[in-house]
Amino acid sequence: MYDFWHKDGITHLVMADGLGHGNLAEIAALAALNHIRNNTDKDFADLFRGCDAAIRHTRGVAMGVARIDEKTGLLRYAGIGNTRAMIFSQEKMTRLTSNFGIVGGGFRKLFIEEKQLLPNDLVIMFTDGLHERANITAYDTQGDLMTLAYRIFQDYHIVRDDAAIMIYRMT
Ligand SMILES: [Mn+2]
Repeated sequence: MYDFWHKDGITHLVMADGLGHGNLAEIAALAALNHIRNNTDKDFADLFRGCDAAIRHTRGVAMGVARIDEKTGLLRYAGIGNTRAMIFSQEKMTRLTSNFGIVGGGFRKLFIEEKQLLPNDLVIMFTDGLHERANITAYDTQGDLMTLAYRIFQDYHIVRDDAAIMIYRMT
């Protein structure tokens, strides 16, 4: 499950995958997205610790959050568990780091990454319902993003899992 918000020159991209499948997984993911939406003013440590505490009553989620300053192109990213995120810049893919743990079930280390985005760079986030080895360099990355997301989804989704993918293009 994903969501995104543009507010005061800052874009947030959030990918949250509830543990397991079905209704209880959905409840966990919704709770996580809801917490992030209401706390976008917090720094990443508080954002993740706060979310971990707020959704303790759920199964928990794997989650990645990207915060992009639309003016400067500065991106901050942190992830816990096996959601994936990468930047596609000038024909090169850079994977962003996710730490071990479960948001809502505890985690130790939160590594916050900073990257400088350039115009036309892509930020691609997806759940473990897509193969980690997804190779973005093989696609037309300059065209329509819905088409790109759909192609990646078709080529790499794991048949027995649900999956979500979100792509953001820096302007
Ligand atoms: Mn999953």
